[in-house]
Amino acid sequence: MNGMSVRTPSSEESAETVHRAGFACFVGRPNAGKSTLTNALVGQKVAITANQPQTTRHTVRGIVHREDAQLILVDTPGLHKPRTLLGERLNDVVRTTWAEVDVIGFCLPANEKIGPGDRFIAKELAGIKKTPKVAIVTKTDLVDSKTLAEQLIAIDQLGKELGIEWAEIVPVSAVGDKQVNLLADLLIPLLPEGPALYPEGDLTDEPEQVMIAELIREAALEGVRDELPHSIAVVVEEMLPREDRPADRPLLDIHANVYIERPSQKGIIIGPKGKRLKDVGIKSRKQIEALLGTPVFLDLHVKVAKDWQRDPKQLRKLGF
Ligand SMILES: Nc1nc2c(ncn2[C@@H]2O[C@H](COP(=O)(O)OP(=O)(O)OP(=O)(O)O)[C@@H](O)[C@H]2O)c(=O)[nH]1
Ligand SMILES: [Mg+2]
Repeated sequence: MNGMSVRTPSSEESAETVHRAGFACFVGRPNAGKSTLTNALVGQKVAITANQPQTTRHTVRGIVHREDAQLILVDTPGLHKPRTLLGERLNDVVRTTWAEVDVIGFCLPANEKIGPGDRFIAKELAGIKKTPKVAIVTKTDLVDSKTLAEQLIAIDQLGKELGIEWAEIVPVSAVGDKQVNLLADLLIPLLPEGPALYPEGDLTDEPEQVMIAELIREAALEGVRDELPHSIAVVVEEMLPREDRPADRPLLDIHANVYIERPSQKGIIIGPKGKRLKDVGIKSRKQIEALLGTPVFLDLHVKVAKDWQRDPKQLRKLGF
């Protein structure tokens, strides 16, 4: 047992070990990789992701537990030029969030040159003086080292130009699991001292019903194009344990509505002979069963909520 020892800290030492807890939000253009990074840091899917802009439509909290810290990540919708009332609402959510958190993580994809959309966000961030800002270069697995170096320089320049002092500039790959833990190590010292804010083991505070609706929407987003991704909204209407089931073979009935904006979109979502909707059901049911740890019967209905992205009443009904 040579070399193995258990060290008990003296009382002086333990007084020095501070515990930190606080909030860091991820902001950036749509599709920058915020939600994927949130999931990678948490180690579990708490936010849905898709290769389409404006996937995230509400703030999602993901919790990273460490011995000496609790880092609460707040994933936000991508900030963009709004074209609908929904878009305006989403941008409002982002601005409220970054005003409240302890650290702001500004996500910029490594594989795209800094553009007007990034600049627009950076300018707004420059106005928030009191909050430390970390620039995060996402998707580094998609570029070579030269391109990455150029991006790091461009971000440094952007900071100088706009008067933002980056607390850190960190390149990460959530998909390639590169520097993800390092990012947490760098964010934690920027949090205030304080006790844990969530119970040990909690990875998110998303309500189950919302997570389920999101998993269905994620499956429905796959492969749809143009305006359709924006038109899809999902609401879980009912969740009920099936009656008359033996105790060792429970079944949960979940009824959910998939909303679209126009009758003409119905056919695409449902697919020929209902195949597409069926596939969405199969795919999301598997994930829902994994989440809940129980077999599920998923009943999906497609409904039209006319122009819901622009209609305040419909938006309210859909939870925005
Ligand atoms: N190769 C690679 N792809 C990534 C990485 N991170 C995210 N992506 C991809 O980029 C796309 C967008 O990722 P999201 O995490 O949904 O982006 P987001 O910033 O949350 O997007 P919005 O919610 O729409 O604002 C998805 O197809 C992801 O798989 C990464 O580290 N490497
Ligand atoms: Mg997202």
